[in-house]
Amino acid sequence: MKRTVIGFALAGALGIALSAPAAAQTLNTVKTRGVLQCGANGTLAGFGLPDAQGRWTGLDVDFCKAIAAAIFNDPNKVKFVPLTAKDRFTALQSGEVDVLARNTTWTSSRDTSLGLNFTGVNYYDGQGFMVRKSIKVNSALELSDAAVCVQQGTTTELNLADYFRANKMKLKTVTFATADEAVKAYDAGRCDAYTTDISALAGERLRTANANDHLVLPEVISKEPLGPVVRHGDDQWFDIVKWTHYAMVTAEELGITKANVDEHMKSDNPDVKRLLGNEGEHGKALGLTNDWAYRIVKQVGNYGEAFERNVGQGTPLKINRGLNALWNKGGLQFAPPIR
Ligand SMILES: N[C@@H](CCC(=O)N[C@@H](CS)C(=O)NCC(=O)O)C(=O)O
Repeated sequence: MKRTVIGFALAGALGIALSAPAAAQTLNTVKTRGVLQCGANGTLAGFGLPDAQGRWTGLDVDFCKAIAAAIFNDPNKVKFVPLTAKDRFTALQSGEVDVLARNTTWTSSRDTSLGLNFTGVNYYDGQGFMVRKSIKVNSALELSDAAVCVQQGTTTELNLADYFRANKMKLKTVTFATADEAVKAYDAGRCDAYTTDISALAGERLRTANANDHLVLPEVISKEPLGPVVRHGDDQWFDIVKWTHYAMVTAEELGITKANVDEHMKSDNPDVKRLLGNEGEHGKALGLTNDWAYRIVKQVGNYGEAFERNVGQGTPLKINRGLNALWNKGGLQFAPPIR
């Protein structure tokens, strides 16, 4: 295993695509093992974070629970593997995890030369900056000559350099291997600003000694479509992971929730019947049971419920739906039809 990991790390560094061991067997492997191995963020409130009892929560965590619900009829059959930004792709390439759901931005190079496939977007985000109010800066364009704390192995690092170059500003980058170290260094005054995905700034501001001393600047400097990732070469698994998200979005669109899904089992609406497995063979076509989406909604909830529970107005992060509202409510979340 160790040799494989090193092989993939080397191949990754050289930009060579390798197909993973037993590539077309992921569903069988997961079923035989009896547990889904999900590459997660272990330190990011709202997306992936275990509590003191080892109970994981987050939007990405709920996404993996939904896959487990669809396969096992049990959302708890997931082992969460915490991964740093730098190690996440190697862990997926080597087969250490079956799926990566860790606030990961879909880019063309990650989707092609790493031997991986993004399955969709479960959170539309963008990059922003946090500064101390005391430095009296109101725009990112006033950050020339600033020292900026950032994490290695992220799109954040690349966008930061692009933004400063494009605006002819001088940059002092201070890089760290983990978000924990980067936020601590920023909070200790080693940097004037901290930059990352705006969804993460909401949680990381709360990790500073005094959250009210900090401000998130208005600029959104990039597009960060965050989504789950699988290995190239297993189309069935790609479909399962992709349609897990779409099932959650479709349930929200049809008004089907964790609480009312049993009522909807009696519905005559053909869209509802197809989603919940009462018409057609849509689950079997994925290699699952026809009630796969019923299980997801019953055990985890629809997309809007997962959003509100983990990052929404009722949580410390207080994030609005914004771009993540459904397409018919002014947002970008849109699921292709189940038929
Ligand atoms: N979406 C960006 C950034 C993802 C990322 O790793 N962000 C950091 C900063 S919030 C993080 O989650 N760190 C958590 C950790 O290292 O434990 C990407 O895919 O490169």
